[in-house]
Amino acid sequence: MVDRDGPTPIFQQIRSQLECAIGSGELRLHQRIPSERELSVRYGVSRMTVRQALDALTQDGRLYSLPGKGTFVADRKIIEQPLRNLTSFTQDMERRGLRPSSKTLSARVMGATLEVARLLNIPTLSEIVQMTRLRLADGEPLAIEAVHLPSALVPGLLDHDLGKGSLYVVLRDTYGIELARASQTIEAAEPNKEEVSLLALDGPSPILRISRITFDAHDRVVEYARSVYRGDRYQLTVELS
Ligand code: 16G
Repeated sequence: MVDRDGPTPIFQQIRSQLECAIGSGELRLHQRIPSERELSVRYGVSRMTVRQALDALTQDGRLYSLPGKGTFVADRKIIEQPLRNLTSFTQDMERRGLRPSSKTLSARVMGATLEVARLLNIPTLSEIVQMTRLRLADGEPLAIEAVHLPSALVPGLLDHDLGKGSLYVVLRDTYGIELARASQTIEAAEPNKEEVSLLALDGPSPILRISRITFDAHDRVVEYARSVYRGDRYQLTVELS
């Protein structure tokens, strides 16, 4: 069952075998998988090795656990987003093995409105870059994101093809901006007509409106983002202690 002498770490072998069992339907959606103890006996490995495989599959969004109940096969339709680290859409999708893409809906340089200027901590009417993108995972629309950034920090930003790549990668690689933290608010809402159509929703299903203010390592506000996520695909989890 596992090859102890091969180059592939044992936990990776268990991870692939469980992935195959999920892919083939041998393990069904929301089915409880065998416990760590059972799996360690089955594969003849330590529980720690099994846990490593299960943790990796949970990170990938293939499994989820319910405290005191066990570990289950996740519905890949539901994107579970732990609110722990400051990550980008591209990173979040790639980590799950989904192919991120974007469609730019608007991109322009403009004067900051009173509200945006206040949030970005810059004078009213100073120049900002505003860009709205539809974000897709494996070709399916998942979110609409509108970002606002002070032009002074990102001169020439719109010369980059952000319809293809990652904004956060451009901020880091071109502008040397190290994002350090973000403050985020999340609210449930009803989509408007345009959002229903862009997100390809079947009728009026709820959405999540997320606002994020992102700071760099010098505590400058780099981004004010307003996003709309499909409520039927997105689940946000928070760890409390
Ligand atoms: C995330 C951020 C958004 C950021 C984007 C960059 C939320 C709610 N929003 O989607 O603020 O602009 O990532 O993504 O998480 P990118 O680097 O893939 O372009």
